[in-house]
Amino acid sequence: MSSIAGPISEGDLELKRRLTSLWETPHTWLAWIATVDHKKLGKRYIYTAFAFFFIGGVEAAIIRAQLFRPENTLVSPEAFNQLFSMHGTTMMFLFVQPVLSGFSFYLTPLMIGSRELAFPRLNAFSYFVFLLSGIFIYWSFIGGHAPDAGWFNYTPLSSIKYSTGVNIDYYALGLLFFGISTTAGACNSIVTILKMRAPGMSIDRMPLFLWSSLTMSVAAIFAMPPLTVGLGMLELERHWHFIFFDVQRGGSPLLWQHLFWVFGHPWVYIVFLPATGMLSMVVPTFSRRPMVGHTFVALATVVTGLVGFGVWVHHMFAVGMPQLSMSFFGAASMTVSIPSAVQIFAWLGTIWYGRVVFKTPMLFALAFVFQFVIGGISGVMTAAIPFDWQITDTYFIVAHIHYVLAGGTLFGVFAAIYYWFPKMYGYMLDERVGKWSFWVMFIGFNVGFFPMHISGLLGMPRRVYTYLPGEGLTALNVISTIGVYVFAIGLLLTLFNLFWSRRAWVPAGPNPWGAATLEWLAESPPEHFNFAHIPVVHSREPLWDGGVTPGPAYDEARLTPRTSTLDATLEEPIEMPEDNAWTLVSSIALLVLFAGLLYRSYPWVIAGFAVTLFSAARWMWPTTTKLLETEA
Ligand code: HEM
Ligand SMILES: [Cu+2]
Repeated sequence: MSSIAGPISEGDLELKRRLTSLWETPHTWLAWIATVDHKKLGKRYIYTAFAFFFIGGVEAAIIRAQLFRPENTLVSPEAFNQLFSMHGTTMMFLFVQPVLSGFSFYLTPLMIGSRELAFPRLNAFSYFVFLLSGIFIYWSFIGGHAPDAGWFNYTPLSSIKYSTGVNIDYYALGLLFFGISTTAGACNSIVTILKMRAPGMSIDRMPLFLWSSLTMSVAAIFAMPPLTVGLGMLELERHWHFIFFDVQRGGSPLLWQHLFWVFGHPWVYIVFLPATGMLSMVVPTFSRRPMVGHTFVALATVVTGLVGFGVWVHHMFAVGMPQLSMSFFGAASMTVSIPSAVQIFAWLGTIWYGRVVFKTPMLFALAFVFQFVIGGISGVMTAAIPFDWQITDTYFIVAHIHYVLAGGTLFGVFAAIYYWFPKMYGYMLDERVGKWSFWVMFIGFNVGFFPMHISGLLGMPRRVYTYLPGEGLTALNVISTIGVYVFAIGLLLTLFNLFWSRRAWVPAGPNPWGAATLEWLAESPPEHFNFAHIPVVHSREPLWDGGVTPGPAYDEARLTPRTSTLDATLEEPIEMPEDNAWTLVSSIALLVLFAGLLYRSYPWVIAGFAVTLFSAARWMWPTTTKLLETEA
C-alpha cells in the first residue's frame, strides 16, 4: 500500500508503470468506446442517469406549473398525461436504478480490494443498453407519442382498444430493452461481491453498502421476469390478438396489475436499499465510530428485500379483493417497517454514541433519516386497508412516493456525491456551497411535498391536469409549486459546485474524511489498476485499526484475485478481459431489433437478432493472455 507505506520506492514506481501499461485505457476515441474500466463505466452510468433526472425534473416542473392554479391551461390534458407518465417512468427506470448501479459499479471493486468487476465487458454492454433503451423511450416524445398511461400502465387503458397509437409500444418495448441492462448488471454485481473480495474480507467484514448492492441485485434478478412477461403479453395482446388482459375476450385486467406489482414493489426497494447502504458508509465516518448493530443492519437489508416480494397487493386494495387476502398483505406491508426501523435506530445509535462532524455528506444523510421516517409512516398508514381506500390515487400517495424516493433515495445519492466525489475526481467539493445547496434543497423539498399529504387528504386526485377553485386546494398547490422550484434551485447549486470547486482545486488525497473502508486506501482518483498490491484484510474497519496489509501485486497480466464466498480465502488470480468495442455493436443491434418490433418490420428484427448474436460472440469469446515478461 504505497500510499500508506509513506514515500514511494523505486520498486513501487516500476510496479506502477507495469500495472498502468496493463490496465490503462489508451486515449483514443475507439478506446473511449471500448473501455471496460469499471470506474469509467460507473461514472458514465451516473452522468447518463442524471441527464435523465434533469429531463424528468423538467417534466415535473411543467406539471407543477400547470397545477400552480385551478383550471390552468398551460398544457393540454393529453400532454399532461404524457408528462406525468414520462416523469414517473424516467425517474423510476432511467434515473434512480442506473444512478445507484453507477455508484455500485464504480465503488464495489474498490471497496472489496479488487481491480475490476467480474464481467467487465458485460458491464460495458449493460451501460450501452441502458443508454440506448433510454433514447428509444424518449424517441417517442419526438412524434408526440410518449407513453401516457402512467408509470404502471394499467390495462385496459394501455390496451390497443383505448391506446391505439404507438405510445404504449414505446413503453413496453423500451422497458423490455432496458430490462436486459438491469439483469446483466445485477449478475455482474452478485458474482463480483460473492467471488472477488480481497483475501480475508470474510462475509461478516463486508461493508454495508455491499450488502445493500447484493440485496438489490438478487431482488432485481427475481423482480424483472414478471415485468418482462407482462410487457411481452401486453405487446402480444396489442398486436397479435393474444388474450391476457382483455375482459371481453375472457382475459383479466387484474392479471396485469399482479404482474406489474409483483415486479413493482420489489423495484421500489431495489431503488431504495442501496441508498440506505450509502448512508451506512457516511454515518459511521462522520460519527467517527463503527456502525452500531452492523450485523443487524446487514440482516435488516436482506429481510427488507425478501419481505418486499410479499406485499404487492397493497397497490390493489381498491380492486375488490377478498378481505382475507387483503388482510394478509396489509399485515405483511406493516411488517416491512420493522427492518426499516432497525436501520433507522442503528443510524441514530451510531450518531448518539459517536462524535458527529456536520460535513455536507452528513447533513444529507440526516435529512434522509428525517424524510424517510415521514415517508415510512405514510407508508404504514396506506397499509391500513380502510385508510388506503380513502387516499389511493390521491396526492397523499404522490407525497408518499417522493418522501421515500426523493426525500430518501435522492438525498442519499447527494450524500454519496459529496462523500465519494473527492475519491472519484481527486479534489474536494466546496463545503460552503455544499451547505447552501443542502439547506435550499431541504427547505424546498419539504415545503413542496409535505402539503401534498393534505391536498390528498382533501381528495385531490393524482394524474388529473387541473382542479376547481373553491375546493381548498389552491393555496396548498401554490405552496407546493413554489417549494418544488426552490428545491430545483438547491439541486442546481450542487451542479454549480462541481465546477466551482474545480477552480479552487483543493486536493483530496487518498482518505480526506479519515474513513475506514478500502476504497479510501486507493489514490484519489484511483489509478487504473486500483491497488498496486492487492490488500489482505484482517478486520471490518481496516483503515481504522490497521487491519490491512499489502498482498500480491499480480503484475504479470490483467489479474485480480478470486476468493471463496464466505471466508474470502484466496482461490486463484483470474485474468480480466481487455477493452472491446463489440459490446456497443451488440447494443446497437438490439436497438435495431426493438425498433423492428415497434414498426413491426420483421427483416429488422431478424437482422438485429443475428448481429446481436454475432457481436456478442465476439466480445464473449475467450482471448489469448497478453502476458508481460516478468523480471527474472
Ligand atoms: C426532482 C423533483 C421532483 C418533482 C418536482 C416531482 C414531482 C412530481 C409530481 C408533481 C408528480 C405527480 C403528478 C400527478 O399525478 O399530478 C410526480 C409523480 C411521480 N414522481 Fe415525481 N417528482 C420529482 C422527483 C421524483 C423522483 C426522484 C422520483 C423517483 C425516484 C419520482 C417518481 C415519481 C413517480 C413514480 C410518480 C408517479 C407518476 C405516475 O403517476 O405515473 N419523482 N412527481
Ligand atoms: Cu408497494
